[in-house]
Amino acid sequence: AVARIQDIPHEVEKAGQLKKTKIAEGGRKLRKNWAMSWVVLAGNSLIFYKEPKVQGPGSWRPSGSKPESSVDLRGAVLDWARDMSSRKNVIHLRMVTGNEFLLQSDSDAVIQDWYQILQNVIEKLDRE
Ligand code: I3P
Repeated sequence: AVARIQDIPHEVEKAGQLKKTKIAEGGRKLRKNWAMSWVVLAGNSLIFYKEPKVQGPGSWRPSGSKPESSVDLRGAVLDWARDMSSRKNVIHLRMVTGNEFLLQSDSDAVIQDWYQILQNVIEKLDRE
């Protein structure tokens, strides 16, 4: 059998800096608190760090610090947060747990890349 990328622990598909805020916890609305986050997509998980990790071409190595949090993308709903922020380029992610996040970049290219890869991962998980 061929190992799928989501079966390999810590296989990093994408990593980078995004502005992040949690806007709901278990369906309960939270006050926004935008902060820069180092975001790592690995398998089914989106992992948030406060500090950037060491990144090389196509690779990523943990520098020892623990993640701030992580979410399971299985069953997540992705869309553009058109009316949820005054900022441009904002992704809205709703997890099955009822936790919701906004992710933002000033770069159109950066946010389009993230949107596409998150959409691909979520669709792939939906088909399993
Ligand atoms: C919020 C803060 C956020 C803003 C939010 C404000 O005020 O300015 O940056 O979200 O707008 O309520 P405070 O610091 O007093 O909590 P955006 O930057 O995403 O627009 P909102 O209430 O319309 O969500």
